[in-house]
Amino acid sequence: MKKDSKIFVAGHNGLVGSAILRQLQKEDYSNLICKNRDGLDLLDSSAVEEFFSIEKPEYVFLAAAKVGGIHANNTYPADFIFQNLQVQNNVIHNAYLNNVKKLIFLGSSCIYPRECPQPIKEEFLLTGPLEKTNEAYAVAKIAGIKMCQSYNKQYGTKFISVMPTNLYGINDNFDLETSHVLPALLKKFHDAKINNESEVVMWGSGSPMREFLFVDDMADACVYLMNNYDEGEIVNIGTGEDLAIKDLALLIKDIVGFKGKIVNDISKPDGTPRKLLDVSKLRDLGWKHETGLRKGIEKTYVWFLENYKN
Ligand code: GFB
Repeated sequence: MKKDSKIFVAGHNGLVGSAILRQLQKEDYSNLICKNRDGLDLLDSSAVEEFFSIEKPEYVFLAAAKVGGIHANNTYPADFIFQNLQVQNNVIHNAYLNNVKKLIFLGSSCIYPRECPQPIKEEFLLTGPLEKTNEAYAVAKIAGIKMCQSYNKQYGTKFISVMPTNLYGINDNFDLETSHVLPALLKKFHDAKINNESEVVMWGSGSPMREFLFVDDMADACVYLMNNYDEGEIVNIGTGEDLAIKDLALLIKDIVGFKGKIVNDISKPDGTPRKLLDVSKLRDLGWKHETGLRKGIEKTYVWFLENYKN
C-alpha cells in the first residue's frame, strides 16, 4: 500500500476495525474510507455494489462481522451465519468486480476442529468436526476463507485470510450477555468492586484454555500482512501462549483490585477445551506481538474507566 492508496476499512466502529483504522492513521495512510451503518449497510447487496462502483477502493480490510462470546454464538446461530455470509459475500464479490488490488479477510481461531492437536497449525482446517457452541459462525468464516481462495484461483485476485486468536482491548463489547470472557470478567470485577459485592460469577468450569491477543497488536499484524504477504493460504495471528480461564479470572481480579471470591456457574457452557494457535508461520513472515497479557488488560481497564458508559 502507498501512503495515499485508497483504503476501505469495513467495520471501522468495531473492536478490530477501529484498531485497524488507528494503526493505518498511525502509519500515515491518508486516504481512508469508512462508512457508518446509516451510510452503508453491508448486508444490502445493492448498496455495497453501488458503494464499490463509486468509491473504487484499492485495498480492503474486511473487519465487519457479527461477533460475540460463547452465549451469543450459542443462542443466535441464525444471526451469526446469515449476517456473516451476507456481509462477506457482498464485500468480497464487489472487491473482485471492482479490481481491488488486495483484500484481507478476518477469520477466527474457532474455524479449526474442536479436538485439534495443539498448538493449531493452519493445515488443520477442515480435518474434523467443529465446536458446537460456535459452529454457525465458524462455518460462515470458513466459507469466507474458501471464497477468497476460490476467487484467487479463478480470477487471479489477491485476497488473503488471517485467523486471529481471541481478541480484546479498546472499543471492546462489555455487555455481559453478548461479550467475550475477557471484557465480561473485567466489567464484572469492576462492578463488584465499586458495589462492595462479595463474589463474582465465572461461567463454566474455568478449566478451558484460551489465548488472548491485544487488538492493537492484531491491527499491526493485519497492516503488516497486507504489505508483506501475498499467498492465498491462511495465516494464524496470536501470541503462542494460553492460560486457563480461572487463571485469567485471577489476573483480572488482581488488576481491578477486587477482594472477594470467584464462584462458578456450571450451567453455562465451557466451549472448546483449548484453541492455542501455532504462530510459527507468522513469526517466519517477520511479525511478533508486543503487548503481554497483563499490560494489555491494564490498558483495556484504563480505557474502560475513561470511556465506558452503561
Ligand atoms: O470468550 P468466550 O465467550 O468464547 O468464552 P469462546 C471463553 C470461556 O470463558 C468459556 C468462559 O469457557 C466461557 O464459559 N467464561 C467465564 C465466560 N466467564 C465468562 C463470562 O462472564 N462471559 C463469557 N463470555 N465467558 C468464542 C466463539 O468462543 O470465541 C466465537 O463463540 C469466537 O465464535 C470467539 O470465535 C473468539 O472462546 O468459547
